[in-house]
Amino acid sequence: MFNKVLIANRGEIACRVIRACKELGIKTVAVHSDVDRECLHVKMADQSVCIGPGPARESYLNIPSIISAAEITGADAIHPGYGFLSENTHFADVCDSCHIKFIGPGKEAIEKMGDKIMARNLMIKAGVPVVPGSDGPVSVDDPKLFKIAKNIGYPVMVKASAGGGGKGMRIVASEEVLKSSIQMAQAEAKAAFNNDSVYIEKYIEEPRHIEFQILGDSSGRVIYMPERDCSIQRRHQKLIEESPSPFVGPSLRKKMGKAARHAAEAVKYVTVGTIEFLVDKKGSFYFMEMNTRIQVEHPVTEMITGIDLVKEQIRLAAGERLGYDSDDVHILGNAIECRINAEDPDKDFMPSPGKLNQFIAPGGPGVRVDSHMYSGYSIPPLYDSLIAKIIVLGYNRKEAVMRMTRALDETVIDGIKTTVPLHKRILLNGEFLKGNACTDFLPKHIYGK
Ligand code: MV4
Repeated sequence: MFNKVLIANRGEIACRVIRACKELGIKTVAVHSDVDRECLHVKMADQSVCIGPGPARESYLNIPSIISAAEITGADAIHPGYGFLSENTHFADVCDSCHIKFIGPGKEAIEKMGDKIMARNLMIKAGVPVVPGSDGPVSVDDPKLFKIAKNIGYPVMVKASAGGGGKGMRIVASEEVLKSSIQMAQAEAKAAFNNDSVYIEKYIEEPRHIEFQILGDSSGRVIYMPERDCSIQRRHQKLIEESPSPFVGPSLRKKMGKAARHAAEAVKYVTVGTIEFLVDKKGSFYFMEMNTRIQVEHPVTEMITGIDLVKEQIRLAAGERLGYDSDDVHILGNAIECRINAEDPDKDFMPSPGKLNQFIAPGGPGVRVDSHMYSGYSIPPLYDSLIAKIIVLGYNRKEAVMRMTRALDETVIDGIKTTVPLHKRILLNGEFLKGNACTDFLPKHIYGK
């Protein structure tokens, strides 16, 4: 096991990782930018190092600075959290060269899954269903372009190979706009990822976003956990996640879970990762992408299984073996997570940084809060606006919804605008209560398209 872990992140996830390290008896090093001196993760860690100025480019993304901090403090591993350097193959490579363990999969798995065209082809080879689409990149000069799209059938979607999470994505209704859509997607992809490779897929209408947590060890064993339903999103940002999905029963769970296991085995995946699927109204499912990191929404899985995924991730990175199978993991109830952001939902989610005069976290039975907030803390405008995650566990979905409503009512955040009022509205919505929310829920039922 590691002796000392450096956490190359900030905010709630840095706090979450420090907690896991403490329970494993591992010493911790926090890193922080100039503006983050008063952050909770800095106070919680055994040691801290300033790694640069406020802008993330010069601090949380500054590889030489982070590696130096690890060497100076004698850390033998780095936990990247999510975002920042968590899916950066170059960073994973530099850690390797410096004999510092990157707590995540090998760089080959990150690389293969980061290239969406390569990932699609790997999944086809592994027998995992993918959305019908082009075999490789498409271009406007390809004489077969219209034929490829016609065979898939309109509407189609143009996606960036280096994309993920919705960037560089376009829906194409008909042949007339195919070429212009490809050109726009290419320009967007070039600007965002410096890679203009795009491919096309059949557009799945009103899909649900259902993902499986997988865990892999260095012996090649992979297990899956019950799914998370992340269908309630806004501009590709998840707002609410729950587990199990109200849409998935035991037989679909088993079928999708096995596919997720095969997907992870295809890249010899070690540590924790997530296989995302699109599921259509009939229950057909398609591999969408793999996230090769711990995710924001991991706590809903922890709540329903009783397993600490961050401790598992660290143990697996240290070479320990999995001690149980997918079938040994039981569903203890229903969990829901609400992401609380410092944004104004009435002003098109405009960021709302500033000083928190008062923060009172909810509590009581079945309530968990993952946050780096405290009364008097100033939220800087430079980083992601996620300030807290409220997670509840109930014995069934109804209890979980009532419990979340109660927890949101208890929450006091004074000084800034947050998404708390929006969450209250969503929880009261009839379609949400019935478990019917698909990916167009927000525009359709909350913002009345
Ligand atoms: C799709 C799709 C429909 N058909 N792909 C959005 C995020 C990115 N990971 C992929 N996304 C989608 N891909 C095909 N072939 C619809 C979406 C999509 C979506 C997916 C999950 C949750 C919310 C969404 C909102 C809009 C579009």
